[in-house]
Amino acid sequence: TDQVAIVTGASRGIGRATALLLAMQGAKVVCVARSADELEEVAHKTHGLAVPADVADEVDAQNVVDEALLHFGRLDILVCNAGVGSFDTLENVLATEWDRIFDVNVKGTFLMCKAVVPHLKLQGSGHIIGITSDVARRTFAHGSVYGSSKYAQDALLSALRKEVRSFGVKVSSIYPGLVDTHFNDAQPGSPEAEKTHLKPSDIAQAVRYVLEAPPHVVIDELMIHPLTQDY
Ligand code: NJP
Repeated sequence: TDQVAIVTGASRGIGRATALLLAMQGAKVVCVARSADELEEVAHKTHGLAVPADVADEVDAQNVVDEALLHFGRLDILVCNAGVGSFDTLENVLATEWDRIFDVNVKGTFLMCKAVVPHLKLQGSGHIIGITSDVARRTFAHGSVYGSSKYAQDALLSALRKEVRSFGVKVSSIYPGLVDTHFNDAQPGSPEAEKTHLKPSDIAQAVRYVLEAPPHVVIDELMIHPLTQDY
């Protein structure tokens, strides 16, 4: 395809794998994250565009969309993947940590959608894909803050789906279980994680699948787990 895709959190993990796969499929990819050096490497590999940005910053988010349109002249896909998390008992979580998690996961998704939606509605086509989490649908101890951010991100995307469908714009949510990435300061690539976690490329393939639905089909939700994950 000659489609143009913005992928947030493209410097590593799921976003990086998604940027690489979409580029391999022929999309022009706009790679977004804060780490400029890592982003440059991904942009180079995808023959795409690196736009360093903090998705939680309104000016940055709008700039990503402006740069995409300036550089490629069109915009078709937004993958809202950038996200952060940390885990502790509720009383141990600092209020600043609450702000950090909600800023990236919820406000970041809101701002990126807010910046692309007017363009997609006008165009009469487009696809927004949110990488949320299976914890947008279940709760667990030490996950009160991260989990509530994912419930909020999911609700935002679900409401947006109902706002934009009549304009020909699709919104899909993908809910991964455990994925072997740098998430929460993890070190990916251990032999143990090989058995217990999905690979970032598994989620990239889910994004591809969702995008390949025929024009009259929208995949609203896609839950995906490693076979070994029993919760
Ligand atoms: O994590 P990681 P994942 N502005 O840490 C970027 C969800 N998920 O790939 O800014 C812009 O390897 C960051 O780049 P940088 C999870 O909630 C995961 O696993 O340079 N970008 C990096 O590229 C998240 O929504 C698991 O630090 C920002 C990327 O985000 C998504 O999957 C399970 C940013 C994070 O890469 C991708 O996370 C699950 C900002 N303010 C859901 N802050 C799992 N791994 O098990 C961060 O259910 N980024």
